Amino acid sequence: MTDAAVSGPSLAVDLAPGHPRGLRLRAPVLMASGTCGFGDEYRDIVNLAALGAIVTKTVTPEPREGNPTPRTVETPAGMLNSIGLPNPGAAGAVRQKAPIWAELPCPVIVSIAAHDDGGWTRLAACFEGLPNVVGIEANLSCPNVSGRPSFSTDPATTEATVRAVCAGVSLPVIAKLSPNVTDLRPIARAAEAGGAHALSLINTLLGMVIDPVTARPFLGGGGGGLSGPAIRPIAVRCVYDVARVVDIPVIGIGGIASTDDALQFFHAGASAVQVGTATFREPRTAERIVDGLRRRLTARALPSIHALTTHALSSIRARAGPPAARRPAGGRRNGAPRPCGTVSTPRCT
Ligand code: RRO
Repeated sequence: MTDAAVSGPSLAVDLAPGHPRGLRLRAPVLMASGTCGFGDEYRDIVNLAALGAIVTKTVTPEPREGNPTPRTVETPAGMLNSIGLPNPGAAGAVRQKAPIWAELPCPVIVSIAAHDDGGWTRLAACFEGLPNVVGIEANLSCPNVSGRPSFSTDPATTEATVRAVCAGVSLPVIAKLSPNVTDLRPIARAAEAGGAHALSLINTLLGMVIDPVTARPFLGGGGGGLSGPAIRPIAVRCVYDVARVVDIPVIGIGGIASTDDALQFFHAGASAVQVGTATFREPRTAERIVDGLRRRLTARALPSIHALTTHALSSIRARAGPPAARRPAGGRRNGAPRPCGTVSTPRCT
């Protein structure tokens, strides 16, 4: 169903205005990576046609079993996970999952993570040209892989990694960043400089639950990543800080379970949101938020979500002062074309 087929305000967004083809979605609500599998588990219980897109579980170059169990534990107002990226690997994903993606009623954004620059380039190239795959989310921020620090905790690594992803694919590239840093702004600007067309903020926060009986970490992987309502104020703050200093769209993630939660992110400068942990409690949360947004826009006589987000973004940027004060010299101007890679021969089969 196209947006025009639905009466009322337009929810359409373009999450890659700097990309030659853009990343035009019918709604600004997506299902977050790791919470909807590869789309197959949810297509019969969620009206995916109402959503902007789904973001797949992160795919790595080779198959992974994931971390030892238990992999999740409830925490106050949230949950801690140490899933450890179980996935069929690039070739397995293309073979087993791409036929499913082609049939889904909403577009698919493939989340990827590799080990080094060459690996990121080759992995991204695997997902070029697949039917209904409209973008890549480079997961620079998985908290649960032992011995490998996140790729988004220093600006130089962030920029190089995003550049490597962009070199492998002509699709729009979204960089998903870690909140586990002192100041996210230089990292976000580095991702933008590397060619990211949009940013996803935030991945989970590092945490740990100790079992008082065994006196050992509860999760099989030791520590984990904290998500859910507990992290929402942190995520809103990250979006607010970053949206003022980059020119690319920011996608807000973190504890979104209601339309009001989503609106917080839009007023903080997000152009879209992803729903994650709330899906485990109520699989149709994202769909309900789409309906809720449409009702709110109608009640406020706003013609589109774009009208709301554009106004919010200019307000928060005005509070940050003139462009020269909010970003370093040499930053791109809004809407300037972003570099995209020449697609190399896929090496995943
Ligand atoms: O699989 C995981 O353990 C995991 C990933 Br890839 C991620 O990006 N964030 C998270 O909290 N867990």
